[in-house]
This record gives sequence, C-alpha cells and structure tokens, in this order.
Amino acid sequence: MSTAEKHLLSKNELLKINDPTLGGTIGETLLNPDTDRFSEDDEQFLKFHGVYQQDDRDKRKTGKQYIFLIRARIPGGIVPPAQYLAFDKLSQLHGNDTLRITSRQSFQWHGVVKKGLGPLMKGLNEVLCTTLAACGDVNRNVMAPPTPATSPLVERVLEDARRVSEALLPQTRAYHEIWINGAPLQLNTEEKQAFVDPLYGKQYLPRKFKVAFAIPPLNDTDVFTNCLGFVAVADPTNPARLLGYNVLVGGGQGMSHGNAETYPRVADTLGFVAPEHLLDVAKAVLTTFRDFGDRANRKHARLKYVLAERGVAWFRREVEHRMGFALSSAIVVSFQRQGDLFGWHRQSDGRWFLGLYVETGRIRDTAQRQLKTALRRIVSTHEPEIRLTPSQNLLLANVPAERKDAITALLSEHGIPVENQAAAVRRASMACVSLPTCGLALAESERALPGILDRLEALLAELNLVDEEIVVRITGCPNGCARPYMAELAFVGRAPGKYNVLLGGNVASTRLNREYRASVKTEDLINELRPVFTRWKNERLPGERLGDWVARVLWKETPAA
Ligand code: SRM
Ligand code: SF4
Repeated sequence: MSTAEKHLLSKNELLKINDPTLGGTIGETLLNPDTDRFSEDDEQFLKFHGVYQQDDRDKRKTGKQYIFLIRARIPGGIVPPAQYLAFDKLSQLHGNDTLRITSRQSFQWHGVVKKGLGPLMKGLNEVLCTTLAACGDVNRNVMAPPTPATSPLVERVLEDARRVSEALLPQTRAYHEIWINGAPLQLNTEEKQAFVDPLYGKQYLPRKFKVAFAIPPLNDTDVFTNCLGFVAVADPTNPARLLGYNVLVGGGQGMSHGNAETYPRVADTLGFVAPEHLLDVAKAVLTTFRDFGDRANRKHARLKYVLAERGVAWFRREVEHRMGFALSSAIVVSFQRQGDLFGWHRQSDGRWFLGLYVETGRIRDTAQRQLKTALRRIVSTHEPEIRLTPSQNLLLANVPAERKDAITALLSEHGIPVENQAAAVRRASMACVSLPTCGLALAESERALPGILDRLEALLAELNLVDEEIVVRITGCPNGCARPYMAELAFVGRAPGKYNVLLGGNVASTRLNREYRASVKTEDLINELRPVFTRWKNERLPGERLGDWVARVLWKETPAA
C-alpha cells in the first residue's frame, strides 16, 4: 500500500495493518502489575477480544478510575446451566456483582479492574465461553429467536445461527495466547505483519457487522436493524420443514446528532437462499462490506451506507458474483410483532419455559427483588437452560412440569412474581447501558428508565389506558444501542437531562419512527406526551396502537422534514 493510500485511512485502519494479529501489547501490559490501564492503541485491539477499557464516570471528580467491560459471544443467547453459574460467580469475584443482558442476547460484566481482567477472561474460556469478536471491526454476536414455543423451527434456526457465528470468527492466535495461556503472542513485528486472516484479510472490516435470524411472524430479533438478516421461510405444507431464508441487508441504527449524513436504516430484501448456501451468502455479504465499506471515515463505515449509495441491484450482483450462483426471489412473509413471552409456557417438546422480565436487562439483587440470588439457587438446583432474549429479558428453558412449582416458589421467596411481572408498557421497554460506564453517553438511560416508566404508567392510568402496551426504548446518545429508532416511543439522549422524543415505530418493528420534539428536559417529558396520548385515546381506531395512530394521523399533520 502506498503512503498516499495510507493517508486516506482512519487511524484504526493503520493499527490493524500494523498488527493484524490484533495482539498489540495487551499481553505485556496484562503481566505488568505497575499499571491499571492499557495504551490507547491497545484499547482498540482489546475490543476485538470483547473488552472495553472504560472509567467510572460517577467518580471522575476524584480522577479517572479505570474499569473494564467484558462482553461474551453467545449466539442466539443460549447459556447452559454450568456456564451460567460460572458467569454469576465471575461477576461476584471480579465485576460489580451484576450481569447485564445486552440488546444482542449476550452478557456483559461491568466494573472489572485490571487485576481481575485476566482471571475473568480465563474463567469464561474455562466454561467454553469466548469473548473473541464480541466487539471490534468483525462480525458481532449473532442473534436468533430463543423462545422454544413460537415455532417448530426454533432449534434448527439456532443451530444455523451458531454455524454462521463460527464461520465468521477471526482466526488470530493472539486471543488464545493472551487470555488462555496468559502470555503475549511470541511473534516479532515482521511476523505479526505477515499474518493474514483467511476471511478478514489484514484490515478486517471497516467497522462492526451484525447478523440476526428471525422466524416470522415474530420479529423478536429486530431483524431489519441488522447488516445481514436471515428470515426463515417454512414449507407451507409442513411448518416444521425449513425451506430456506429470505436475505435482508443494510439495516442499522446508529447516527450522530446534527450530522445528516448519518441515519438509521431499515434493511432491504436481497433474495432467497436454500439452507445449504447459508454460509456462502454470509461470507459474500461480509466480504462485500470488507471490500466496499468506507475506511476513511468511521462514522460512514457501515454496510447500510454501501446499500444506500450503491443500491440493492448492485449489491445483489456483487454478492451473486462472489457466490458463483444467483439468489432466488424472496418469498413473501409477514411480521406481526416483536417481544417476549412472560410467565410459564409449554415448549414444543412438552417441557416448560418461564419468561422473566428483567428490568433494563440488569441481573442484580436489590432490597425488593433478589433476582441474582434467586437465579443462582434455581440454576444450581433445577438446572434449566438460560436463554437471553434480544429485548434484554431471560427464559428459564427445558423445565420438566414437576419442577415448575418449586421454581415459582423460589422466585416468590426473593420477591419476583411469575404472573403479572410488570405493566405492559414496562415489559415492552428497553434501555441501553449509558452512565456511569459508557464513555459515549450524553444522558442517563438505564438508570433513568424506571423513573420515566413510573410517570408514564401514571399518565396511562390517568387516561384509562393502563393495559396498553407501548414499545418504549431509551438511549443515552444517538448511537442506538437499544434500537430506539424502531420504537413506538423513544427517548434519545441529547445532553445531561435532555432527550429527543421520537414517535411512530410499529409493533412488528418494520418501520422507523420520527423525531417529535428535540431536547426535552426529563421533568417535561410526560407533559410533552400528555396531549399526544390524549388525542390517541380519543381519535384512535378500535385497538389501534400508539405507533400506528401516530403514523396514520400525527405524521400526516407534520410530514417528515
Ligand atoms: Fe452499542 C458503542 C453498549 C448494542 C450501536 N455500545 C457501544 C459502547 C461499547 C460504547 C463505546 O464504544 O465506548 C457501549 C458500552 C456501554 C457499556 O458501558 O456497557 C455499547 N451496545 C451496547 C449494549 C451493551 C447496549 C445494551 O444496553 O444492551 C449492546 C451490546 C450488544 C451485544 O451484545 O453485542 C449494544 N449498539 C448496539 C446496537 C443494537 C444492536 O446491535 O442490535 C446498536 C445499533 C445497531 C447498529 O449497530 O447500527 C449499537 N454501539 C452502537 C454504536 C453506533 C454504531 C454506528 O453505526 O455508528 C456505538 C458507537 C461506536 O461504535 O462507535 C456503540
Ligand atoms: Fe452508550 Fe450511546 Fe450505546 Fe447508550 S446508546 S450504551 S449511551 S453508546
């Protein structure tokens, strides 16, 4: 590569070229007891290992205190019981004694200090959980519908999600050497620079890449928000037989305030593929992004912009050329809703699962509810499989009928109801992590949502709408980690204590919402919403949801800018 070409690349691109093993000096710094942090360059490499260097923003006044966030790679959110118990223990020993379910069906450990990082990573790998490529310019955690009762295809699709996840893993040995063998990768600079990943090459992807599966009519994985989506199509004469997948490309959520060149986007439909060609499509789409994504401007370096600028027809030709065969036409399917099933339900195989609402995805003990302790006791005694949902909730799966009552009793002992777990509006809500750990947060999110929902519930009660479900999502900045741009009602952080209010997504999560008000103070949010909710109540068609009423009536009055 010429010097002139290198000038056009972002700093992260040069880092990857200089060390395609992604090891940096992580191994050396890990062994150095005299420092509590990694260098800025290593901070970027660490992401590929599933680790973020952060600092506790609540404590900045007394100087930066470095802490680490570790994100696992859990395709489809499936966690065997022994693994869950190890996760729980590691969060007690090395983290802040919470486990955070992410919006992509994974777990995060927060508040880990450098001394605990090595043992935590080793402990995860000992129970066969990797964090490799949970972050960084690679394919991220692959999402798939986790609920074992919604379709006979669930287990088959989960298996395909695992295959895609495995096929798109980077091959560097640095991860194994550093975290499992506890030593730096023993290669000199030349040897490091000679490494070429078979799929990703020397520069990996221009930025992150996200894959999700969905089984219509349920869109629980928010499939249209992903770079690559696989929509399962069942044989109409035999719903247990998978015909193949409709392929979606170019979805994404992240944007920046005041930068019109960045925007959320709903994925386009590319075509249909038989199950045996799943990996061919995944690799062809990923390498098209690898070769055509923007490597100069990271804000523009997402697959959605390649789609928006080059068009679907171009993209399809490129993918077909790489695969050496044509995609078929997509098969018509329809999505009806998103969300999780709560309470006890019978699985397709006759056993039972329990859907548990987890407020903002945070598994922890509080004075009122000891969810973390309850889960530990349940998993130790009854060994259910834990399944994480894309809405930050969890399922206790594969429970024999005779164990249901004991599990219900254990939960109740710790303040957790199984029936009527929370109001409809609360159950359909999601918050990103935000403060105090997220370095990009502009406003509170996870810590603000419960209070906002209290007031929203009070407003719904005042208007006699208390049983209405509204999909509510909040993020501390416009990056979109809780996929706010698909919500019926969203709050997107603008500045401390201020949010943009967006309205008009739909329950099937196929339609983007629109900004309704900008920079509203937290204390004014409900007053801004009262007139909208009042009109919705008075003017809606029978059963019409908030998002649909907004799109049908409010948007007509104020067309998009
Ligand atoms: Fe995210 C960055 C948390 C899902 C778009 N995200 C971050 C970081 C790592 C902040 C940073 O770069 O320093 C956040 C760490 C906060 C913390 O302290 O834990 C963070 N993102 C999360 C999680 C944990 C939110 C949650 O509450 O669950 C989710 C982890 C998912 C996982 O298990 O892999 C998470 N992030 C998402 C999603 C939703 C999704 O993928 O379905 C999006 C929008 C979809 C998309 O990618 O378009 C998302 N995160 C971003 C972006 C904006 C990317 C862009 O296109 O501009 C950033 C900023 C960045 O990458 O520079 C970001
Ligand atoms: Fe942080 Fe913003 Fe993502 Fe929230 S949306 S976790 S504030 S990057």
